[in-house]
Amino acid sequence: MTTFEGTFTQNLSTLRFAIVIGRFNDLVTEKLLSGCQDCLKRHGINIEPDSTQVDYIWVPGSFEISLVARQLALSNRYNAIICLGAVIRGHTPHFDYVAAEVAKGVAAVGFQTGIPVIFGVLTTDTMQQALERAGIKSNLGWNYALNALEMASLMGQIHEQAFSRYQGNNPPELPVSSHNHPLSESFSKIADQPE
Ligand code: INI
Repeated sequence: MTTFEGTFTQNLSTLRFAIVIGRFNDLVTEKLLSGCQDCLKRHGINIEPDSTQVDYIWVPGSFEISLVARQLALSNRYNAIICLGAVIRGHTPHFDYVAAEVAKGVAAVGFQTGIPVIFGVLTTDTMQQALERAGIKSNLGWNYALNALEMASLMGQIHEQAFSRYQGNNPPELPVSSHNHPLSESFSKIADQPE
């Protein structure tokens, strides 16, 4: 039996993350982003503007998050993508449409590409509830970053196992996210060798 579990102690210097942030309700999303950055920084990830480890992508609102997350996932540059947004209930059904689409869309990106996509979109009844989750009481942005680190590590381990089982005859079907795994280079070198 094998148990796989993401860790927070591996060498993180090769990991790359994209953070997609909705501008709508940016009073909230900027705070989620700070929480996220704080967590990544404290785990040794370089979050500075000149960093090659983290890219930041701003979109108009939560509705646009999945489209951009999909494009980023397909670029094979990232070990995980963190999606941050705040959908706050108003007096019309608009909330339901935006909240449902972003939830479905973000899940679909993960399924379709094999890249971990973290759902960091708050869906609350009031601005107060959103702010409580974005720093006043706790900051869920911190948790979303932790989830991203854990998933990047977990997927790395799963890909590593697939790699170690490869005997040179039948390359396993690896998801897109394995392409930017540190082992992928040696994997393709072996795959290219004549049998
Ligand atoms: N976008 C959000 O991120 N949160 C909201 O609460 C919200 N509401 O309530 O309207 C919202 N709307 C904008 C939407 O995400 C799109 O940007 C817009 O419809 C253009 O496609």
